Amino acid sequence: MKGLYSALLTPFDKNGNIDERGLRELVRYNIDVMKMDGLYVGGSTGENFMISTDMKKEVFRIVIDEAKDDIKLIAQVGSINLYESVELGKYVTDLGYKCLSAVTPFYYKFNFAEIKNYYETIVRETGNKMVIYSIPFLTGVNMNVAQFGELLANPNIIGIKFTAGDFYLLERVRKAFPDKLIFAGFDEMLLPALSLGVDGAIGSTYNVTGKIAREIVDLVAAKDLEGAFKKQNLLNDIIEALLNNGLYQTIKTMLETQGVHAGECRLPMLPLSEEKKAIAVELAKKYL
Ligand code: NAY
Repeated sequence: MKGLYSALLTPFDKNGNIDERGLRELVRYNIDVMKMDGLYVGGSTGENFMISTDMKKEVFRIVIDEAKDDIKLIAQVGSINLYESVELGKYVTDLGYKCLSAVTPFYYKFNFAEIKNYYETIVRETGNKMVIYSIPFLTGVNMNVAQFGELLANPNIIGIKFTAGDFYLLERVRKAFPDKLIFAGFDEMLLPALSLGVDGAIGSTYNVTGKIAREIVDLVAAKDLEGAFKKQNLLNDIIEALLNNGLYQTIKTMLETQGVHAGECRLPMLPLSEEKKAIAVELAKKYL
């Protein structure tokens, strides 16, 4: 499951319904144009935590139907409703997804025994593999090396999506679990994460910056750190502009200029103002 993955956006229409045509086009764009190795489906970028269980299933069904075997797929089924996670985990496993991921349960301050039971329940009930989705800045859940180790002791828990800037922890985790998969989750820190030996990266911006990310991966593999640093500078110019303008909405507008019907974000996320839309179009002209 190693490689470069786009965290897939979900195209919605103005009423917040999934735009199937747009979703299919986006899957193809990531495969054919961005040349990604994989798609991370149902993550934060997919606005997953703002949609119903049925809509999550619809996204998973459409994506695998479109992607077939053309690209690796990871299905993010995590939820603070463990029963929903298990239901979704079984659903996507039946659809043919070979790997699950689940965000650490958030909002209530679950203790580690509860978090461990959450992961073990999902892998036991689904029989599928699991990548832990750790994103402390959004969940407030911080795990240490020993806690990651307790989870990774389960052979079906095969890795971590590490979306954090704590590179000391990343280095410690890499050293402690050389045989597990570690994915970098912050696109703006791809190069330093690669230098610490991650197995791949999963990011929202790769829907539009995938080619630059690939160059960074290749330059690091060729040990051209200076070249990789220049490309990371370029990537971060784009990421900074995206973050300043409204991340997911701006990526969607950029994709629209490429003929991908990436649509709108779902409320409570608000549409871009006309001024911000114009900025997004300019970014697309400059970088796509
Ligand atoms: C997800 O589940 O979609 C992700 O976590 C992908 C990782 C992204 N995190 C979020 C919260 O969007 O790609 C990153 C991030 O957008 C990027 O690094 C810009 O900060």
